[in-house]
Amino acid sequence: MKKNKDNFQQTKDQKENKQNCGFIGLIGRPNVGKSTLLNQLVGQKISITAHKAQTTRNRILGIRTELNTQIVFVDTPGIHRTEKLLNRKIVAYATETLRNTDLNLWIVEPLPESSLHKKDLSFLHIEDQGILKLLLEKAKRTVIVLNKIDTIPQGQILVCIEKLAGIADFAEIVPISALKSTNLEHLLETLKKYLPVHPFYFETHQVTDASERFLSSEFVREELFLRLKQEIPYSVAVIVEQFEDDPKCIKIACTICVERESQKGIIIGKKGEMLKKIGTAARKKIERLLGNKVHLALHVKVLKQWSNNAHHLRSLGFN
Ligand SMILES: Nc1nc2c(ncn2[C@@H]2O[C@H](COP(=O)(O)OP(=O)(O)OP(=O)(O)O)[C@@H](O)[C@H]2O)c(=O)[nH]1
Ligand SMILES: [Mg+2]
Repeated sequence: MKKNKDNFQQTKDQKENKQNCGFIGLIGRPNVGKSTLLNQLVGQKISITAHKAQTTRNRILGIRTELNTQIVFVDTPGIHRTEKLLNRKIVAYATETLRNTDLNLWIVEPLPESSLHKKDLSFLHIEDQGILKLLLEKAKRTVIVLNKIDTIPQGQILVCIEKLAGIADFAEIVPISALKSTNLEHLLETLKKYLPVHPFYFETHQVTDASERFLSSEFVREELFLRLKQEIPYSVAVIVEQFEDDPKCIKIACTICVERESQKGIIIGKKGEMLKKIGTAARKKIERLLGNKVHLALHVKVLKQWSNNAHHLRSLGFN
């Protein structure tokens, strides 16, 4: 009954042009906390996170609906300089996003103390200098979000804000901690001011446009990212081969693609122990996501140099 009432109110607001809805891009260098922030803003884990750079490889939508406001957040891969084909493709997802959104959040980390005295833009990380240029040239409007303020003293937060305010005429600067959920309500209130009047793009209950299939493959990749060292996380891709939606137990089978035979051995581990650990941890996360019992089968195969091969990248969905 309540749902019908809500739907009736939604339709009425829509007819009276009272709905605000827009796309907001989460833009920044790798590892600054974009995906952590997305998950906090939609109240659910839909984008994987890790302490390693270049975790996110796709554009991932997170939708937050409150009364007559719907914000569609777009998580993006970290923008960085790179020669590798996979990385060039994922950086392009981010740069395309920032051109097409109603507003962008430029997520930055606290400036290191050693750079605070620098007068020109060199106090910014070199990759942030590139992002600044892109935002000034291509983006409609930008709000700077200073993340990870839990890692620095109060006084340093103010100095960082002062430095960032001097860069350009951006709409606002909002200090937050995505991890500790600090100041997120204030951030949301700030963002609502910049949303256009527009009917909702998505159903009110929807939190993402990503399929359960895609999210399952991402949760497997997250475990690979968290547990493997050096270059291996960057050499894996996960494909879902089977997804059988049986209410008693959902059967999922994934192939983990690696670039070299030696990597396959490391992922499988002694007597298959590593792969077993990865599978158990990923299965638990997928069960939480789907609210159902899951059977997860993992298989590892070598797809030589896939991350630098246009044909393999296309077959893995990187267009
Ligand atoms: N201390 C602290 N750590 C944070 C905060 N937000 C994110 N992190 C940590 O920073 C690391 C990177 O977070 P992600 O959300 O994966 O970063 P990202 O910007 O999405 O990274 P890419 O996808 O690689 O571009 C993780 O270890 C997070 O736990 C924060 O507010 N404070
Ligand atoms: Mg990310």
